[in-house]
Amino acid sequence: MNTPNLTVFATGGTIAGKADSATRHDYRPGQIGIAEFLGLVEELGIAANLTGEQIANIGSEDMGPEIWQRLHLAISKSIADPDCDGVIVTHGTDTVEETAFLLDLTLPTSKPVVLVGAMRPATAVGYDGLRNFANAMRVASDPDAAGRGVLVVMGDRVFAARDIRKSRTRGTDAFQGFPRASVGLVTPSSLDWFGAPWRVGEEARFPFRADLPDVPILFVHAGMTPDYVARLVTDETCGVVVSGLGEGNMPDPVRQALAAMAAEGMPLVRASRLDEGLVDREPEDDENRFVAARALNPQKAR
Ligand code: DAS
Repeated sequence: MNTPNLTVFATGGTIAGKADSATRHDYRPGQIGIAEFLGLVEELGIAANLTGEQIANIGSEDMGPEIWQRLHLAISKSIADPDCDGVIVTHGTDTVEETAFLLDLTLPTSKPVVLVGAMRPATAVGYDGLRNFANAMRVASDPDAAGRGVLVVMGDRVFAARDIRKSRTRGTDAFQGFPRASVGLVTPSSLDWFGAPWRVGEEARFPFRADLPDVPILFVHAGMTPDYVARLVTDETCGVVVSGLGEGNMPDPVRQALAAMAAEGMPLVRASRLDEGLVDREPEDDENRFVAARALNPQKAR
């Protein structure tokens, strides 16, 4: 195999984070620039030509449409470049599932696109960023990674963007997949895929739009009244995702308030607040004009 040419887009997060101590919990994400990071990677001696670009250097709680647009444009250019074999995006772990899924919906699948993060900052004892990045290089260099949609590599596992969710606040094993678990296992020197790629040669399914509509998520809880709906929805609201109880349920007065909005043409999606919530379409959804999110969690359904 020829030495792969990989393009790295850095956005910040804990993988680029630093602290004043190797053992204390507090640190600042997005401190290491792409040049310094690629210098650390170079010391690993992995055969690959890496080109880097800094898209942002933030904690991913500040990720949003403006950076997504820059990132989408930059990745699209790389995919179109015949000399580029694969793309890696470094990203904070808090919203990596949202960025990955947005890219999955709006990029073609002709080349590997892999997002990667870390749970411990670069100065911490047991920094997982370099290990995860070396794994991401292994995935992005593999022609078989193309056609699987956008992928996320964390903790020696490869997840499809559609499935992955952050499920723990701490520890290097902080991600899970639903409804599929990881689609591959990876180390810096090995890669095993489970199952066939599912989007071979596909174009992007939706055009990327920078003016993303205003779609709030309503987190349902016991004792909720329709007032919560009224407080959440403004003139700008284009749709609502319900993070519902169990299989996307909500108190009846809340359902009635939302059904009245749906009757006026507002898209209303029923998802679940549970970690592994499959929300099936029910006969009442026809009556209420609700959409069932199926296996998408509320933040992806949004
Ligand atoms: N600092 C948080 C973020 O940027 C957490 C992380 O990266 O792991 O999402």
